[in-house]
Amino acid sequence: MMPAGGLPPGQHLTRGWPILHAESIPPFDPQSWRFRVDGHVEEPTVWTWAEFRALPPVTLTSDFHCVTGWSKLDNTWEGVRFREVADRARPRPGASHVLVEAPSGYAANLPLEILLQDDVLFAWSHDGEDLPPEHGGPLRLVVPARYGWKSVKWATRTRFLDRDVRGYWEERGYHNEADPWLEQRYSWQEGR
Ligand SMILES: Nc1nc2c(c(=O)[nH]1)N[C@H]1C(S)=C(S)[C@@H](COP(=O)(O)O)O[C@H]1N2
Ligand SMILES: [Mo]
Repeated sequence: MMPAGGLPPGQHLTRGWPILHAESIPPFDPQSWRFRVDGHVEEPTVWTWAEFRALPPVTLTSDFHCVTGWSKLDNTWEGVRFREVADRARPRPGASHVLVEAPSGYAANLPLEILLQDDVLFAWSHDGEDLPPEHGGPLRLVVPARYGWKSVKWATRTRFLDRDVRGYWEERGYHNEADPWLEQRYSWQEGR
């Protein structure tokens, strides 16, 4: 179900664009940057920056909700749909979940079915500007239907899995599903 948009329960509008991350910003060198897709796929693939930028681009507008309470509405992202990446790596029949990872080891887990939705992309631009390093540039995942911690900044690896493996915050007390419309904030709420 696609929610109408606006503010999910317990969220408030933010001014500006907060910056939130657990690690330090990794350096970006367009020559040595690589984007790796592996795990439960037929075609494990490595893209250079130039190769990734040559994938078919899309521009999508969506809202962003951080579990700490702020929401930023109407973000226009440009990048490549997750589905384009998956189409090229070709998930094996048993692939059910994905871990998207940053160089630090920060990761978020998501069901493949969520990532294949129309609104999910790897973004290099926000509101018409190159994505700044502090917001995940050169490339971040954007998953509008989940709390912001699943939108991994500085994404460089996508691992397809045949089971669910919890990511960084999911292992530290946050909800595995993280749907803001259901207020799935903390792991103690799971199974309720
Ligand atoms: N690699 C990485 N990605 C991350 C995080 C992080 O700590 N490391 N924090 C997440 C959280 S909690 C949120 S709310 C958003 C914040 O994105 P922003 O800093 O661009 O607002 O990034 C998410 N992606
Ligand atoms: Mo967050």
